[in-house]
Amino acid sequence: MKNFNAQPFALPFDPRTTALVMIDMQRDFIEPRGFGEALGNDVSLLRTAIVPCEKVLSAARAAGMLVIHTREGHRADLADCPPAKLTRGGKTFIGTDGPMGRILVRGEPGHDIIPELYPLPGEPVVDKPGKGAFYQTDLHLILQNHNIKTLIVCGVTTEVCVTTTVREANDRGYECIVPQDCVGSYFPAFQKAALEMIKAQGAIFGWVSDSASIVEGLRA
Ligand code: C5J
Repeated sequence: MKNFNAQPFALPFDPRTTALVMIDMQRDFIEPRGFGEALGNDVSLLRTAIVPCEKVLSAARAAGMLVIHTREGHRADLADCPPAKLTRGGKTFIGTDGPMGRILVRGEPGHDIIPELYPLPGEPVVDKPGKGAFYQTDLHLILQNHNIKTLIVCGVTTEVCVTTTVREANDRGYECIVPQDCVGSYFPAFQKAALEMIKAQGAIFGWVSDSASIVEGLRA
């Protein structure tokens, strides 16, 4: 076993049973003129996570670990999008035309993963209709088939899709570690609180670390 330096205490892990899950690093959230910006957010706040994510991604690939990418989005006919999500806040964004194609619709340019973190052939890409990566997807099955016990969870946004996924994973028995510089939020206060909540009460949902510690742990 190896160890990741983390809070509230070091996390032992075996690289053979550890996977990297990269949550929703999609153009619609991270680049201007996508869903994030349509909702009135400053997308530049999320871009700080890109370089740390690149470091963790290349360390995970070098360690031969399973790397999984997720994308939030919907079918072209929006049949899998709950009406309440479609018109949240009284406005309609999902499925409407934007500069990067129809917002959060599978196959559109904005729905794709940013070039900096693009999946390699063979890395599973899980399309999810919800915020949690386990909801209505085959993620759990893929992880079980690879005998995965520990998840490094990176991506956006911290308090929405990242922590929803961490909570779902924790309930399914996975140990999750979140490198704090590899996640991003449009709201700095939410980012801070979300990370605090993960590691509170003796790692109630998981562990919090940083990209340097993850890279060091993988290389050790
Ligand atoms: C949001 C996500 N924030 N990937 N999605 O709507 O966190």
